[in-house]
Amino acid sequence: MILFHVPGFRGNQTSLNPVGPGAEHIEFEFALIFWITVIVYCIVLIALVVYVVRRRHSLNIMPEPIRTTPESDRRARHAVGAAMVVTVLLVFTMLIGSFVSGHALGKMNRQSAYTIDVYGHQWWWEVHYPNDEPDKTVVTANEIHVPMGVPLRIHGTSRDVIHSFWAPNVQGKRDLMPGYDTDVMMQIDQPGRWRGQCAEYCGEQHAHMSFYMVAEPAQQFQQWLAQQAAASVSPSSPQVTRGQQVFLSHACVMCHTIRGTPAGSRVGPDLTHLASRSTIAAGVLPNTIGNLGGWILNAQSIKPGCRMPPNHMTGTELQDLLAYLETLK
Ligand code: HEC
Ligand SMILES: [Cu+2]
Repeated sequence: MILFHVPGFRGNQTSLNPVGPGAEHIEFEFALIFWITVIVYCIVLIALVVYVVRRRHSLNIMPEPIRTTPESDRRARHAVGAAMVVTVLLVFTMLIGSFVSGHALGKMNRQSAYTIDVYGHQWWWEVHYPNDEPDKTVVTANEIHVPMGVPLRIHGTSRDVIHSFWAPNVQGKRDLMPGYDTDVMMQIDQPGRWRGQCAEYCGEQHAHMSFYMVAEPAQQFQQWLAQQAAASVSPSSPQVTRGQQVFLSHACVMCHTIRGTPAGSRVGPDLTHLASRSTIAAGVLPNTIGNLGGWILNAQSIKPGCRMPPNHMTGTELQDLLAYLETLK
């Protein structure tokens, strides 16, 4: 729909700038209802103004009793009848529009679709790219790279409370419920970083539970996937080796995975390729060394209530740990 494609509606988190068939149908449906109601509203207002202007002389005096004739009765009946017919027709137009959109969305090809698993957590998104060879399964968080122009099947559920997966430029909302699996089809036809957000109140940090859908040309996506499937790089300098030791000897291992090391817990995000992400903590902070340091020492001061406790370590330990994490491309 071009009706809303005006500057100002070009954002990366708005359903008025659809970048795939899902959001396009939703925008069409929205535009249909919007313009029908705007036109009806204007007609009603104009009728009201015309009536008031015509009868303005009678406003100074006591209203006359309404006198009807069989002729005026008949005209009134016809007018009301016609308005009713038009109303029903308009409501049906909207209903049919909604059926057409729903049908088109349901028709997206599930068989040829690329499947990605999304798990909602308080307050971040765990993302899996399943592979027939289990050791090639990719696990990441909050930044969902996808191939452009390909039907995607997002298979979702929740690890705790109800969340809702919503990237407005791409597709409508889908609730993720604990103990219940759901599927939603989508496709992205424009390259870019399309921002999404949890759309179902899920606790203290609900507002800080965003994600990005990063749409890339197929080849670039495959490169990304291959790089993500690899185990973490082994330390190549004494400082980085010490940093890995800091990680493995602190509580981090109880909650995080770094593939290729003994750390294999799934309470928090997989950190195997942490340095390849551009944000941390579900979009709260850019992934810079300073932000990482602050986050590790006291995540609670950045995202109060989040499931990562403060960590105590010396300055040198932190420097070494950060040097290590920065190598996890
Ligand atoms: C009790 C579990 C727990 C421990 C211990 C823990 N973390 Fe976390 N960590 C989490 C959770 C949960 C998150 C996600 C928080 C959020 O975004 O709401 C997280 C997020 C992170 C992130 C951001 C990842 C991303 O992609 O957003 C980094 C980096 C991180 N932790 C590093 C560490 C390091 C280093 C240690 C040890 C010094 C550590 N964590 C200890 C649970 C833990
Ligand atoms: Cu939420």
